[in-house]
Order: sequence, then structure tokens, then C-alpha cells
Amino acid sequence: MAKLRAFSGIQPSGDLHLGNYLGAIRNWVLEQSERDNIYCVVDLHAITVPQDPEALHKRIRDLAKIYIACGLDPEAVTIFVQSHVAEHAQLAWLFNCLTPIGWLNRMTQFKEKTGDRRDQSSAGLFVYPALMAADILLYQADGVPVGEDQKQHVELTRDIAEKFNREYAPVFKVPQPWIKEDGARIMALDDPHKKMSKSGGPNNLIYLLDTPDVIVKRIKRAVTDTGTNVVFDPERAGLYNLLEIYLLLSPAGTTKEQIEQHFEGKGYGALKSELAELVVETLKPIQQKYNEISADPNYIEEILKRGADRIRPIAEKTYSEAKAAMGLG
Ligand code: ATP
Ligand code: LTN
Repeated sequence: MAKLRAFSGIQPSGDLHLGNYLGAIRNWVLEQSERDNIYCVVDLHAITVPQDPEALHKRIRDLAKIYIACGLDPEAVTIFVQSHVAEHAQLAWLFNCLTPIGWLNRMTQFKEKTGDRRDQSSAGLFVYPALMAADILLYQADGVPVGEDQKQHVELTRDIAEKFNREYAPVFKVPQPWIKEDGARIMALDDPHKKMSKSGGPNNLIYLLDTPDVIVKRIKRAVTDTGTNVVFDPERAGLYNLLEIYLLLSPAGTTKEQIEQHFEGKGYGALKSELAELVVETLKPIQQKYNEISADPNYIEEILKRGADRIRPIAEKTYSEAKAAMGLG
């Protein structure tokens, strides 16, 4: 039986953190052998907000290196840069013309990101979900492995595909959001009621390339409550978040009960120091691999070129079908 195709992407808009790893990349890595995988560095999405050109160029490469350092096998998985395949922007235009403004107005991420500065934000930021739909639909992906915050965008992608298929011709596969229950929403260390995020300030997150000292410091300072017993209680949001991270980084098959037993009578201090050790040990091989890959700049350039060359024909085929269905050309 043919493998199901996964497509996902991350913006090269800042350094990656533990939330990005646990909510997205780690799942890509764990399931890479069961699927046909396409993973993109979505640079066209990054320019929806101002970027320094030189820094952006570097961050695109750094993000692709992180994908590989986290364990994606570049021989088996396609890794590429969005702007290397022109059809993303081209199909996005067709979708901009197909998508009602009302659908875009409902996107909570846009509202959260712009707040009361909506009129100053770019038109690109507003139509960003149509570009994301183009990314996914160009490759006829079956599913989109992402964190919980992207669910609404994947649902919009489904609506766009269905509208196109209904009004023109059945060109697009309608994809599923692939969101895991555990890890889909890692919370900020300094405020467990907000998600861990690149834009949430330095004390809210742990970067994948942070040094052990910084990791220990951030976890020690993580906000918890005045309780003492270490149990998975969703009402105690800070503690729950630390335990979720601990569970996700523990060997496969570890249960919540085993973790609660392990910490019985030990208190929050013990949890924090063991968790810090676990995070440091998890990130160590990722950081080593990242440094290895960085030693040869040509390595990543070649992978990205090969990746785009490999999947461009799929994008070209889908785009030409969509164009023809709309009567263009
Ligand atoms: P920003 O702060 O700019 O919104 P971000 O940190 O949310 O950025 P993205 O680049 O938007 O990160 O997300 C990349 C991937 O990581 C997406 O699949 C997203 O769902 C996932 N992700 C981001 N933050 C978290 C989180 N706190 N928990 C789980 N998954 C997350
Ligand atoms: N919107 C996503 C990034 C993104 C994406 C995609 C994710 C752009 N295109 C296609 C999955 C599939 C974000 O901000 N994390």
C-alpha cells in the first residue's frame, strides 16, 4: 500500500524552541519511515512581517539544518525552501481570489498577531492562510503534522480545497490535520496559561540550541504553584506542563502513573532538576549534529537544491491542473 503523504513547514522567523520540537518536528521524525514526507522552510511566510534580508537568508539555512539535526533523514525525506518552487506563490494567488474575506477575518492567529495595529500590518499577513493552503494542496498531501495552534489554518485549507473542487474541477486532495494529543500545546515557562512561543520573551521558552546552564536556569524559574505532590493535574497548569514535557522526553511506553510513582514524596525541586537533565540530554545530540552539519556550508545548499528539484514536478502538475480548471492561460 502506498504511504500517506505528510506536508508541514516552519517559518524561518526566529530560533526554534522546545514547543516547536515537541509539537511538530519530533513527530515528523518519529513517523518518517511510515510516511512519504515533504518538509518545507516557509520563507515566503516569514516576509509577512519585516525581515532583515541577510539575517533571513541565514535563518533559512539554519532552520533546514535544525530539521536534519533533530533526526529527519535527508535521503528519505524531502526538505526544501518554499521560495525555490515558484508554484507556491502562483497557486496562492488563485486561492486569494477564491477565498472570501470573511473566512480570513475569522483566523484567530491574525487577530492575535496584529491586535490594534491591524491597519499597519501587511496584506500578506492577512492572506497568509491562502499561501499555507497552497503549500499543502500543491503536493496533494494526506495530512499536516502541526501543533494545535495551526488547526484552524488546516481547516481553512480543507475549505479552500473543497470550494475549488466544487466550483471548478476535483483537482485537490482534502488533507487532514495530524495533531497529537500530547505535546500539541507546550505552555510558556513563565506563564503556563500562554503557549510557549518565539514571540513570548526569553523567559517563556527553551531554545533547541540553548546551553545546559540556560536550560537549568529557565526550568528552575518555571512558574508552578504552592503545592508539593507531583501529579498530572491539569488544574495546576505550570506543574502539568513540566510533567508533560517530562513524559514526552521519557523513553517510549513510559506512563503518567510511572512518573507520578517516581516522584512520590520528592516535590517540585526534584522534578525540576530531573527535567532539566532530561532536556539537556535530549538536546545534546541535536546540538552536536547541528554543529557537524554547519562545518560544511555546501552540504545544506545541496540538500535544499535536491529537495526542490525532486518535488517541483508535483507542484507543476497540480498548478497547471488548477490553472486549466479556472480557464487561465
Ligand atoms: P510565533 O511565536 O511567531 O507564533 P511559534 O513559536 O508559534 O512562532 P511557529 O513557527 O508558528 O512557532 O510554529 C512551528 C510549528 O511548531 C507549528 O507546527 C506549530 O503548531 C508548532 N508549535 C509552535 N508553538 C508550539 C507550542 N507551544 N506547543 C506545541 N507546538 C507548537
Ligand atoms: N502557518 C504555519 C507555518 C506553515 C505551515 C505551512 C505549516 C506555513 N505553511 C504548511 C504546515 C503546512 C505556522 O505559522 N506555524
